[in-house]
Amino acid sequence: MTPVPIQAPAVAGEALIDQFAAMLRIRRFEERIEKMRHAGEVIGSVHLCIGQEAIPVGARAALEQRDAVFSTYRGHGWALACGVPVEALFGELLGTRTGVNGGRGGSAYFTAAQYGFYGENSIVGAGAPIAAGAALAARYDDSGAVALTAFGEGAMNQGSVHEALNFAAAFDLGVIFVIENNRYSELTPTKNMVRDDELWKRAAAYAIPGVRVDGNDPGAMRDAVAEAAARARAGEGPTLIEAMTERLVGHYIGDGEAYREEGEVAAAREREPLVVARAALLADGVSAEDLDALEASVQAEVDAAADAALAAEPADTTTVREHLHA
Ligand SMILES: Cc1ncc(C[n+]2csc(CCOP(=O)(O)OP(=O)(O)O)c2C)c(N)n1
Repeated sequence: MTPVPIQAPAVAGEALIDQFAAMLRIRRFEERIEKMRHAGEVIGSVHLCIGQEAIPVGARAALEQRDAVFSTYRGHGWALACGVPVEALFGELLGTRTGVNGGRGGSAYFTAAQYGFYGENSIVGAGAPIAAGAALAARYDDSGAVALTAFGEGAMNQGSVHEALNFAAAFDLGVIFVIENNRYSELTPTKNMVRDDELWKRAAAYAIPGVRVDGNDPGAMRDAVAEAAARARAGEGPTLIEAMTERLVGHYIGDGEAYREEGEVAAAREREPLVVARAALLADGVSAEDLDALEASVQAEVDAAADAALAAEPADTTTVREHLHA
């Protein structure tokens, strides 16, 4: 696998419209969550993926229903891309009994295995070994499923990720390791933390394919994941994909972002996935009116889901001991 240069969206027409709508749904969901957090309706720490939506949307388009996805605390986009209903996700973050985990998981810990979303994880790098285990289980089950684990570039310096990469490589496990490289680990620029910030090159140390892609382009993501999934299903082992992107908001809601350079976010907003996809669709001949109508319909869908979740009953305290395993 050779590195894919940063380029214009690799998909056009219907596929890009679908991906544009899927990215928009994630964006509008998270914008509403941000408001709910400030209003005190959502409590606890919330990490948004605003600006990074093309990675889950593109990646999920290349996977099958039987496959397993593992994300980090910045995982709302992965869950929605896997098909978790918007209302059930709002409910989960609002702590209602209509939430996908009955309101017990919250922003950073929910899971939805029925959609192939095997959960978030707030321990940096912890999803990678679990995904390797899922891929090992898929081998024993002969299910043909692959496991995708997404994590930030900071997690690439965690021992757990190294162990998972080595284990998956040594046993030819069907794991797709996706680095969501938003250039910051919490509040620290990546370039201050590593000697070589081309993290895809580390694949060579495990003798597996590695590639760096434009993580703001859902088509490039889809193509890279499709290639990795085909290799995984053929028993040829894991792939490391470094998806370059930019987080347009704070690390968490409330982050003052004093570590940013002046004008940095404004520049990033000019090349973010929704802006690029909309421009590509217009260039493809899709009318501005049609795109505006699509945006309005996604907004209406998200607003209706939010209203329904806000009206739902809070989590049932009498069932607090259910689903506990010790
Ligand atoms: C094992 C562990 N160490 C430290 C933390 C605190 N922490 C939370 S997020 C974060 C930064 C992770 O950065 P990165 O992996 O690049 O992901 P991003 O947040 O940028 O998506 C850290 C250090 C943690 N949650 N888990």
